[in-house]
Amino acid sequence: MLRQSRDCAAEDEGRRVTMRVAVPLLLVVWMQYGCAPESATPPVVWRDEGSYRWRELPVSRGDRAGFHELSAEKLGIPFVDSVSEDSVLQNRNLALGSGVALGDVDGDGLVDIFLAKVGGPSALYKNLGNWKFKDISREGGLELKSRNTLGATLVDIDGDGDLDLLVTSLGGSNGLFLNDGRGHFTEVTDAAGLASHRGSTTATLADVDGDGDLDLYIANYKARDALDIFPPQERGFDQVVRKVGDHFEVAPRFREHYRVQMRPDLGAVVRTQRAEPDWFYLAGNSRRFPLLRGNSSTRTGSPSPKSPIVLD
Ligand SMILES: [Ca+2]
Ligand SMILES: [Ca+2]
Ligand SMILES: [Ca+2]
Repeated sequence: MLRQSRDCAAEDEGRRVTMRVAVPLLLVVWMQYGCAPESATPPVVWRDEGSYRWRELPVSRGDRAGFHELSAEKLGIPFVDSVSEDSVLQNRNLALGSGVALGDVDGDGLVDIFLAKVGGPSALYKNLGNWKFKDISREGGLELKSRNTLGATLVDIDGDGDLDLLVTSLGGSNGLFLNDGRGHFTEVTDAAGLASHRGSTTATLADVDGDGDLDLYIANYKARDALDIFPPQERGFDQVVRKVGDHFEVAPRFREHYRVQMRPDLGAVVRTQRAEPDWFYLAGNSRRFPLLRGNSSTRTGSPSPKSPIVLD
């Protein structure tokens, strides 16, 4: 449901590369009741408000923060997001790290877990209760073996009451998967017009313009860093930046990757790497997600994927 956001500002040389990335699984106290209601004390009391429900969140009154780490082995979640050193030497952005999404994908009232992975299969874990989980990636249709998956968002995109999955990927493609309500997902990426080749890190949805439709924002970093594209002998400062009259500009070959700034406060000309532009999809006058219009058996009309608004 949520994953940590990333700083998508591009950085210049010298950025540290992490060779191995592990996704720390920190389960929070509120899941204790959502995950294992049979062990909850006192009993959970939900207050029904019609279109939504809520309950009080029990907060520890002790002097400790209230969090404690659970063993991945006992949970039944052996998942590790690791990246080989050889892969990172070819593309350092593979070491950015991947995300997690939490949500009840099969409607049994227990929060399930989707873990994204770079260079290997992602994983969907069904919550069995009592802090036990089962890998249902294959039957759920969410192994995603061919993707370098970075971000994951569980959200009811088509408004049918179950959580669908939107993933972002380094170098493509982002993916959209519709849930049948029982935790089985079907990919509709191409039909939704979301196929991509950018370095997408994360996505979020909200009704930005208040018309009842979910709008979509996808944050892009870079599919490949300029430091991995150009060898050092080809990207010296004087090769990237040239003086034209009384100002400086980036040589055409590098303009997709670099920009130059005059910094009088530093008394210097500074070059920095560009990130790829983000994408913002604004929905139309429909309660359906516009990228999917016409692609479901419950809808009519021809597919009409919208082009994203590019934010540079
Ligand atoms: Ca569940
Ligand atoms: Ca749905
Ligand atoms: Ca909207």
